[in-house]
Amino acid sequence: MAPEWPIGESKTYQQKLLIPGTNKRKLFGILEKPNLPPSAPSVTYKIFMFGKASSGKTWTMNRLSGQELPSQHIETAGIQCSNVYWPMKIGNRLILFRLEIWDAGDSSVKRYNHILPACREGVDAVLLCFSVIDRESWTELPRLLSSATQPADRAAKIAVATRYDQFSHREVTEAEMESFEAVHGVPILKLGGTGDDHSDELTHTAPILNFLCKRLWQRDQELLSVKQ
Ligand SMILES: Nc1nc2c(ncn2[C@@H]2O[C@H](COP(=O)(O)OP(=O)(O)OP(=O)(O)O)[C@@H](O)[C@H]2O)c(=O)[nH]1
Ligand SMILES: [Mg+2]
Repeated sequence: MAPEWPIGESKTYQQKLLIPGTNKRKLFGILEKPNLPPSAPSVTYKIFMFGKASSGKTWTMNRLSGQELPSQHIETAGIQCSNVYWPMKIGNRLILFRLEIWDAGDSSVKRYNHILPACREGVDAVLLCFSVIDRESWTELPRLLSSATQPADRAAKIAVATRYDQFSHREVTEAEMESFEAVHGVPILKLGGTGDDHSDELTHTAPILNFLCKRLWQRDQELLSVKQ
């Protein structure tokens, strides 16, 4: 069992992710990063979004990076990457997480053999997306789980249920999701909403990013303890 880490919300530091005077997230260029105390170390992780076409991979990536959410399905051509910075206190220590998110369009993954190996190479976590209103995206999950990583990768695996707020159209039950979590040991993050409420974007997204970074940190500790 992984130890429980005391996680601080680091709200003051989260303000450094915004365009000054607004609630909008700033896009950091390749040579830029949020202005945190120099003593805060930064750690980089590669995250791969995997799932059926229209399951919400691009939607989720945009949600995590605070960018505009797609209102309709536009197939992602090839691989699209986005960097997300997230400051978090672990114990007494402030750490700047840099998540390099790789989003590959499903039709490109199926059409070109090089896409999946490129996404899997050196991956730290895989986010397996399914939509609760698309049964097929859910039934595909066990197959995706085995093809998302290779046994030696030891990547963290997290499933993401999108359109979770669309209760009346749901095609996946709570009991099925609970059973999946228990059988595969893979937690399911539940996302939804329209993203219309821009005033509070960071408050909505913070629990998801906290969960993800905490999971990555725990995985590092587990890997270190295996090596010792
Ligand atoms: N309201 C809402 N819409 C969502 C959610 N997840 C996905 N969508 C919508 O679903 C559609 C498809 O989502 P995308 O993120 O583009 O799908 P994708 O998985 O990237 O698809 P490919 O790039 O073709 O592989 C878009 O219209 C999104 O707006 C959600 O949680 N809530
Ligand atoms: Mg896409």
